[in-house]
Amino acid sequence: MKVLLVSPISDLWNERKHVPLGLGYLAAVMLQAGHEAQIFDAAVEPGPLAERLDRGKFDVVGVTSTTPLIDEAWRAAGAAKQRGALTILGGPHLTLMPDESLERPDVDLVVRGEGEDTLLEILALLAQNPGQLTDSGGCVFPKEPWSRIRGISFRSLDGEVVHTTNRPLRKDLDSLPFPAHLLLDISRYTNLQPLTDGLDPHARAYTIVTSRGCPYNCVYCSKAITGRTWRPRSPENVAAEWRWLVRDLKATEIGVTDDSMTTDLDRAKTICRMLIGEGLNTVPWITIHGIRAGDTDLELLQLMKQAGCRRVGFGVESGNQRILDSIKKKQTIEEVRAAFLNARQAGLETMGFFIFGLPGEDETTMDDTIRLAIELEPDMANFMIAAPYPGTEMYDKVLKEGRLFSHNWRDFAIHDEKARFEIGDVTAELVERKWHEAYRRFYLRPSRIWRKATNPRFWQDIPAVANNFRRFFVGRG
Ligand code: B12
Repeated sequence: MKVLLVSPISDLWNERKHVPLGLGYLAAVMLQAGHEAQIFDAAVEPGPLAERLDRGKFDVVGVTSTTPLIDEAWRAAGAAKQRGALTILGGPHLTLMPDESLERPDVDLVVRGEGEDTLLEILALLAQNPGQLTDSGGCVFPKEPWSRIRGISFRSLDGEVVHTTNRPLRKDLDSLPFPAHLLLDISRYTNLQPLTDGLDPHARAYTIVTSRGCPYNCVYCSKAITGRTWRPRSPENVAAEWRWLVRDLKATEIGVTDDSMTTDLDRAKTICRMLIGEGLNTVPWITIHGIRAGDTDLELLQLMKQAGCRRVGFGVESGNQRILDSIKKKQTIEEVRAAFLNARQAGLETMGFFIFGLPGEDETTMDDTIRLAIELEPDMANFMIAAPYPGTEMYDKVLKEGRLFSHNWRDFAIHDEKARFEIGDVTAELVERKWHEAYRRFYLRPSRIWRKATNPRFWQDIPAVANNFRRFFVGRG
């Protein structure tokens, strides 16, 4: 079958551009099974989706969506439907909320959870049993045999929404093909805000995921797809993909997008040793998200450095131990201090991720966070305002004990300066004020400006600094 996979975009999220790895994996298994697959990443495509749909005449269009982008995903499905394609939606938001999408005739099928095996089963069944179009334009499917596919939701012939049983997570990640990067034009991902802020803005920057999931249970983290599980790829399999990225695809920068790359310390060290042994350490890489301070030690960080890692990110979240405990981070401030010290000793740049406005916070706890950020002195600090995603403990708590300002999914994007809720002593005014204060106090310290200005890379960082302008100066406090 001829399938187009779409990653939508909105004005909410137009900063960093990353190759969509989930769609890359889905396309790879389809190609392997003999289907024709293409990817449309709206973040970097020169033309509109409608044009690609008109040109392509696709049998099936699959759209991915996170929570804030669901409106755009529905619009993409609408455009595909108008051109006669069967539409499938998947990704974190669909796994959490399949029903709202199936209320729309533009959406024919929803895939919950990991999609590789499910999508192949759908395509195989569609060839024999394509479903029926109703007057509203949506497709309905007979319960038999469609209920046999695990991890899908669909409208049955009698109009009822059927959720089939969940599909267990694939145990063996090594048997998956590598993401279908060849379907994407990597040059479109360069000259945008770089993958790895502060590194090379013109890099051929690829991403890799060496493990899926995370065994922890932080109350703010949306874990729709993997739940509280962690599945590693073998070091050999990771090194093979790395080799392909460096040697064949000519990557000049690599971002590791794992939730938790270092959960198994020995495995992480083995990966580094393999990268060093194979001479793959000439291409700089970073961890895009924050790894856990407690899941590192000096030896690992030194090996990462030798393996080409330029910068390591740590999910610090809060500078107050009571808040760290209440969000179930299972991390101590001492572990964080030690990790930053070790990283610096290993010669790695650091990035710290911090959250403002978590339940239980007050002005003092947010001051603690600002103080810790300044004390740790990461090369980059990313301050975020807590966003309560459906399916998380924090979302349930806010609904029960606090006040959520908007139930419109568009308003659930993070990374901008708006508080989403109030709970206890956490008022929106306070959180937004402390968030601006954090950016100002962290980035505009004379000692930091001086240290940065004397570093040759300072001038390269100017665009990132300009980007932060709004965060420094706009707003209260
Ligand atoms: C890397 C990453 C990013 C990158 C790149 C995203 C990209 N282009 O792929 C960047 C930094 C740009 C990013 C941005 C955002 N992200 Co992000 N990101 C991740 C992260 C860490 C890994 C994603 C990944 O590559 N996983 C590996 C692949 C293999 O899995 P996957 O993408 O989930 O895809 C599988 C399934 O979901 C399913 N599937 C997905 N789509 C489809 C479509 C079809 C048709 C089918 C059949 C199946 C299917 O099959 C895939 C293969 O098994 C996840 C955390 C996580 N572990 O999922 C957060 C995560 C997805 N991000 C999240 C959020 C909130 C965002 C932002 C909205 C943040 C913001 N600005 O507000 C933006 C929105 C970006 C967007 N385009 O939607 C949340 C989503 C929560 C939610 N309820 O929706 C997550 C889960 C983090 C979290 N725990 O809170 N993100």
